[in-house]
Formats: sequence, structure tokens, C-alpha cells
Amino acid sequence: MSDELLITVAPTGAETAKADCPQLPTTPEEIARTAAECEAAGAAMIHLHVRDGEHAPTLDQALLREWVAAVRESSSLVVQLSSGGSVHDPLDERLKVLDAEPDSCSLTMGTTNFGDDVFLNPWPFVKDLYQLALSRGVAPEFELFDLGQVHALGRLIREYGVPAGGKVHVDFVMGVPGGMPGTAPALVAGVAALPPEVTTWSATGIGRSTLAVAMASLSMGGHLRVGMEDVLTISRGVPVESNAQLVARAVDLGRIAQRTPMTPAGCRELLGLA
Ligand code: KMH
Ligand code: ZN
Repeated sequence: MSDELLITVAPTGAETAKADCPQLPTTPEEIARTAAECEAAGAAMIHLHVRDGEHAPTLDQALLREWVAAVRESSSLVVQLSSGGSVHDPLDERLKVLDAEPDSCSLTMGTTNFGDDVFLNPWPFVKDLYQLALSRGVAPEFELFDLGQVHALGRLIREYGVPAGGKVHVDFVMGVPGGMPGTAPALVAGVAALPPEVTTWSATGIGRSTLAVAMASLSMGGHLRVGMEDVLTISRGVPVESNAQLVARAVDLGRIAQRTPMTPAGCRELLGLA
């Protein structure tokens, strides 16, 4: 891996209520400002979940397009739309996320218990989404919530090949109740099991596992995803003030590991979009 560090910001997610966290960006104006601040702080890509006028998660096509446009106007961040949505979103609507023409989409490699809910990703859906992303030239980021999903990625690539740009980027999402734990040994096992076609990987730890996963990832040459989708406290009992604060902390950790924040142009190359 190069000394460059890809920092992806996941600013909103689908799980946190605006009422519980007023600093969560949930409007086009707030997401535009967040994108600009996070790019200035060192992020190169944004992972977007869209909210409606009531601040509720939505896959409404007009709003998806509005949010993508808002981010593109205020920043040059690579725009990744979540195809995972919320645990309540139907699979056919999740496929239509690609109609909003993002640069990248998340693509989770299997079904996961998600707290008391189930994050559904049946194999036929995974295959449909991958084929659609390939046909649209949208770079998939494979989300891996457990070790079985790492092996499933190898199966998908054997069946359908790698994206046209030749790049395969994955993100370990760790510490979800129902998925793999957010620990260094789990990350070591996941990285060791990656199919050889994988060109780059990043990691994020949910909640309390955030710092452990970030430091484990940096120690192994991996990249980072940070943001209020994944963690709402900056230290024990202290709320995050903004997504840019989390990006700035990732930059600080990267500096200690002698890694330089990657630019959005670098991220486009990493994803085979350049
Ligand atoms: N909101 C979770 C149920 C993704 O963005 O692709 C799914 C998720 C994964 O966040
Ligand atoms: Zn997400």
C-alpha cells in the first residue's frame, strides 16, 4: 500500500434520529456544508444516506439526486450512495439508488443481524446489484460485516469478474451487534481472507470500537472510514461536534502512522474511476 490514506466520511447513516443528535446532517444544506468541511479536513469520499423533510431515512429518487448534486456543488468528494439504506428499505428500491448516478455505491456481501433487526442482502440481490453497478460504471465498495462475507466476495468475483477499472475496494464494517467484533484479531483474520483481486481495503469500527479498529487498520496499511453514521462520541460520554471533527482525528492518527490524506482525485484512481 502507498503512504496515502483514504479517509471516507459517513456523515449521517440511517439509524440515528435528528431529535437525539441535532448536529447530524440531515438536509441538503447541512450535507453540502458537511461535505465542504470534511474535504477541507482531509476526506476524499463521502458515503451518503439521504433523509427527507422530516429527517427520516429515504430512498426517494428526487432527494437522492438533490443530495448528490449538493455534495458535488460544495466539494469534489467522490460520492458514494448507500445501497444498504435502512433495515426497512425494500430490495428493489435499494437497486434504484444507482439511478441517481453516484460515483460509487456500497454493496454489502451478505445478510447480517443488525441489533434487533436484520440487514437483508440475499445472494440474488447481491448479484443483481453487482451486475447493475458494472453495467452503469459505478464503482462498488464491498461492505464486509463478517468473515463469511469476505469469502462470499471471492465467489462473486469468480462468477462475474472485477470492475472494468480493475480495482476492488472493500470496507470492513466492524462492531455491529450481529457482525464481527471491532477488534484487531478480527481485522487480521478478515484481511488474511481477502480474495487476491482486492486492491485496497479500509475499515470502520462502530461505537466503542472506532479507535481500536482505526489504529489496527493503520498498523496494517489499511484505509479509514469515519463519521457520525458509525460513532456519536469523540471520547467516553462526549458527543461528536461535527463530522469534520472525526475526519480531523483520522488525519491526526494517519500523521502518526506517516500517512498523507488522499485527495478525491487519488480516490478516483483507487476506485478505477480515473
Ligand atoms: N443502515 C444499515 C442497515 C450501507 O450503507 O450500505 C446498512 C448500511 C450499509 O449502512
Ligand atoms: Zn451506510
